[in-house]
Amino acid sequence: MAILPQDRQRAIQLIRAANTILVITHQRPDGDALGSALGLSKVLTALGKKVTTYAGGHLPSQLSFLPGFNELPTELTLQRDLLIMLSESSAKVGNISLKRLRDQQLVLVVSAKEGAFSASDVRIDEGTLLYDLVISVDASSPEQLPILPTQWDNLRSEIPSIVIDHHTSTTIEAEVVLSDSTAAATAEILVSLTDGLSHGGPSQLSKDVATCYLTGILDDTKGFRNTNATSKVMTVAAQLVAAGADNQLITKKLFAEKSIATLRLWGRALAYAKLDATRRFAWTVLTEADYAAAGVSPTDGTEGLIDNLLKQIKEADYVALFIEREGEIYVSMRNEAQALAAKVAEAYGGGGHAVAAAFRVGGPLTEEKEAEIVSKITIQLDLLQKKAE
Ligand SMILES: [Mn+2]
Repeated sequence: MAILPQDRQRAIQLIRAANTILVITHQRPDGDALGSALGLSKVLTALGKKVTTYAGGHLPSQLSFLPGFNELPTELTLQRDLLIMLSESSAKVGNISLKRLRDQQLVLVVSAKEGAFSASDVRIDEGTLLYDLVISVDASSPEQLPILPTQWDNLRSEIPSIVIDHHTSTTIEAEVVLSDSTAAATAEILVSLTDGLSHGGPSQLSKDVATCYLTGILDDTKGFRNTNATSKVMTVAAQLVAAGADNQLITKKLFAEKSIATLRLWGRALAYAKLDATRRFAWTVLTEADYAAAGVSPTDGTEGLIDNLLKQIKEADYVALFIEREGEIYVSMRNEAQALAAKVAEAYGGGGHAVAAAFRVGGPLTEEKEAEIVSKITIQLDLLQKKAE
């Protein structure tokens, strides 16, 4: 579904009216998530807004070349102050002190200078939020956000909210949802939104912003190799290169620069790769032990493994990578033609695109567990192939 002009206009109005904006993206952000969040944040800052950008605690060092990456906070404060208001109509405040009664019990002692205070002089309130607009980019479900789903709901009940995304099934609710599944990347949607925000002033598509957005497009199209590399997104990319985006730098950082530890980890994955030749399905696994042996942090090291290497397997049309991480198994799937990846992911509570999707199941990643996940995938594969006949 394409974005309605009135929704886009409404988003621009909300942004223009805001002063202090929180921009968030999904946890374990990829190039589109961080490129979109950082690029949009730069645009908003240039428009005079106070902006906080947050993507959770785990940031991939591979993306540290992005302008603004090093200023990203690793924690976010959403709490507000508690306000205790005391009327001085019946007495004047002399002294204020704190007493600890017992564990987790504090008493605020207010002594009166003239007269006496009564309980009716006290009013308690919650301070206002730090933000007056929240924007989520490139996240499709509340569970992917770097804040709790309840925190998202609380935020959007109090301040205007905007969701900008390009996944097929965006389930995050907001005052304005700009969701376009024909866009190759969230960054592609943001280029036209940035044009709209620049209207009546200078273009906000600076060199840094263009580099952020082109990173999103190149990462989500895998350097224009995926089926989502439409002429539309290539035209947008040309606009970004014209604005000064550094195509060579981004391509090198995204696709052609790996530490030797990461390559050793990939070597383990390749050595273990298995093939179901009849179904043209290949998969491999990486356990926590593999990460430890290669000396790679479990939150890092697999960016590009499935797209740059596993998808090259000539004998397979469908590939999957199972990663054991913090007691869970993350299953990433890719395919070129039929929408297997999205189908399988949906069947197991995950999400994504027709050709690239993911879901997770409980660990640990034993051989039995691996066989169980493979059979889950082949069931969906057989269903799809039967439908195609
Ligand atoms: Mn994306």
